[in-house]
Amino acid sequence: MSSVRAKGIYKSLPNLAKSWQSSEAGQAPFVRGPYRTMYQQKPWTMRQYAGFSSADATNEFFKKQLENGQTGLSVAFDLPTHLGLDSTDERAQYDVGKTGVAIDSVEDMKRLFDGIDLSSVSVSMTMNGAIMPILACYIVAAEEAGYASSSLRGTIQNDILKEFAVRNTFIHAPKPSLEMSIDVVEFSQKKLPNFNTMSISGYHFQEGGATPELELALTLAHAKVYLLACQKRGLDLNTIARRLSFFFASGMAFFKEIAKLRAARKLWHDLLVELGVTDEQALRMKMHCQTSGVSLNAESPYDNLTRTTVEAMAAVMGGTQSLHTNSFDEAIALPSDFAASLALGTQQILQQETGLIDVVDPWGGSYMMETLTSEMIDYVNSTLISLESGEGVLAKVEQGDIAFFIHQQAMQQAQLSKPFVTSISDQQDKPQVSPRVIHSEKALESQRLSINKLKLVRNNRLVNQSLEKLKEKALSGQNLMPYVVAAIKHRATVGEVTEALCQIHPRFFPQQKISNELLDSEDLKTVRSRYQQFMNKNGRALKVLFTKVGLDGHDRGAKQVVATLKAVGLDVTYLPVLTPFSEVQSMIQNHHFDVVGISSLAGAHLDFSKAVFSCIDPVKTALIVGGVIPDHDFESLEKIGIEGIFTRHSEIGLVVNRIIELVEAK
Ligand code: SCA
Ligand code: 5AD
Repeated sequence: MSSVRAKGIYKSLPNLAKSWQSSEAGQAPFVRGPYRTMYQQKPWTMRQYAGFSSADATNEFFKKQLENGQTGLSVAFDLPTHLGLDSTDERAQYDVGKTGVAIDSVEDMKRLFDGIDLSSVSVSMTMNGAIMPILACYIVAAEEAGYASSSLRGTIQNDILKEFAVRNTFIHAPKPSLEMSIDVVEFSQKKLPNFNTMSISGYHFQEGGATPELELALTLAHAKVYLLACQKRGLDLNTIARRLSFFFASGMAFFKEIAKLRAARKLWHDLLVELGVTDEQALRMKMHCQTSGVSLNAESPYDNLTRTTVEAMAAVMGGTQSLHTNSFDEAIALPSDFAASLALGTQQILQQETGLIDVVDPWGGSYMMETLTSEMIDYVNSTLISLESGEGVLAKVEQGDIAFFIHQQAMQQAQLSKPFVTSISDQQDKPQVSPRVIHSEKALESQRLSINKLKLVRNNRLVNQSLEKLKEKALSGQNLMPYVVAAIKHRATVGEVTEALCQIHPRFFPQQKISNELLDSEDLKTVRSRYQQFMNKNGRALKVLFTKVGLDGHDRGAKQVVATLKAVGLDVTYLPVLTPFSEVQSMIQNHHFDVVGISSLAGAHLDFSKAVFSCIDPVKTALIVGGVIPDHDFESLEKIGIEGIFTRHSEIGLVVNRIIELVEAK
């Protein structure tokens, strides 16, 4: 990885003899851009990712953003929807509407797009787990609103492989999940000819801890698995690849990010040529980019506007087709209306005031950029060889090796990352930020009512028949999409369809691999010696239960804390992402723990703190919480009885210290 220089003095001329370095935009291998005219003909799509509690609230937000000049839509679903759980499901109770919109049935999908012209605006849906019922809801909702499916334009993420490494919104095991994703590709190619059937994603790898170059290598490794799976089905890649698109992060490594997008287009072109593809349209990589969430800071949030602008410029200079700019308050909560308007404004300023759209591949020919691009290509090619070695990429996905690799990267990043600039750190000068507050109880109540109503008015016999048929087909290995569409049309819920599929392909709980390396830092050495003293004095190890609660799949921080506690020597039990709450409860009731730690990045910290606190004996056990915790919740958490609150920016050494302090005090 170090081969791609972040710092470099480019004194000597790079070898510009490589043929691709003299190719033009719109010409194979498309390093300089997928189209000859690029933004001069069509500027990138301003596509802000959003979803807030209910379909109605999100619909209102979408309309407002479109009025304000946004040019594409992008739906963020809530966690229960991602995992195919109806809002009425007990497992979903604290997560409904928290990080996105709750969609339980076609009726919700209809309300989500009510009054929006689906033949003129393209719609992206970030869905991977409950891919089939959600896409079916979209198709049926659009058809019932009068749109021919051939007129629908958009993208469905449908990139399940990366979910096993980062994000964790998978449902079934990797192999059946992969087959379902290919079902979607095959079905959509005929039914939704203007839909991009996959948005193969690197974004989440970088958010999870990967460098930009590793993000690219992993994305292409997954892309190849999908291509080979399509080929195995007998699908023609010349047609299929036209509608495969990509999704990358744009972080703070400005030059590298531009080089990454340029390199990505060449690597995709070469991969397809290697697989025998000749169609020009298929060979040009198209991509969406999102500025980086982890690069944002909660202490001095207005500085994030600058970060996002720089990151957005990298994506644009790299030639993205579509862009989401993060809001400045996202390290605190979901974007407020005010912050969301500024985020869209950032794109509008870049598009309308700077002249950026007038120049195609502005960095082309720069020694620095061509060298970085070339080094990026070499790095990815050699990394692909090692990813594909042994049993191959899919086996690595199944065995959790890619997840482990990302976790190790995150541990290293934690040591390498530079401190944030906080230009306004003085409490007095700090401007007020009013983060969005989600009224999820209201969302939960209204979802309950509408599911109950749906179940009363639908023909239950037809629903059951269609679900039985789906199960039968799931056993036979046929493309399942037509049967899912039929069930959804009869008003089966997203949860019911998923449940039917789970009877054939059960829910998957991966093995967790946690690093046991102790990172070498002065802070940790001090903490370790403090812990040694504790052990010498008490003659026993400190017992900690650490758990992700609810459906939140973001476990970068949780794993980092667990790895560090273990390396320091504490006796740690980790209950990972997707552990049912009843298991957390029985673990607490049947074992003694000095400290229980919970991690939530999905807005459910208050609900889960109450729920876990009611299971512990506060005289013997301390409860601590970490994650994305807005300032205004600190008081409520303390009232519940939480004895340590840690945000994303807390030093791990501090967490360990606090744990020892708490135990000594008890
Ligand atoms: C564009 N066109 C041109 C042209 N520019 N033709 C000739 N010359 C030019 N210069 C044509 C294109 O070929 C295309 O036509 C049409 O114009 C539309 O433009 P486009 O460039 O394809 O743009 P768009 O429709 O916006 O599609 C972009 C893209 C798509 C292809 C990348 O997949 C997309 O919108 N993806 C968004 C994904 C997304 O939002 N994901 C959010 C993830 P044809 O269509 O006829 O070819 S959020 C997430 O996952 C993170 C958080 C989380 O939850 O963890
Ligand atoms: N609305 C808007 N943005 C969201 N993000 C996640 N969920 C939502 C949502 N419901 C964005 C944040 C986060 C990134 C992964 O996606 O920017 O950092």
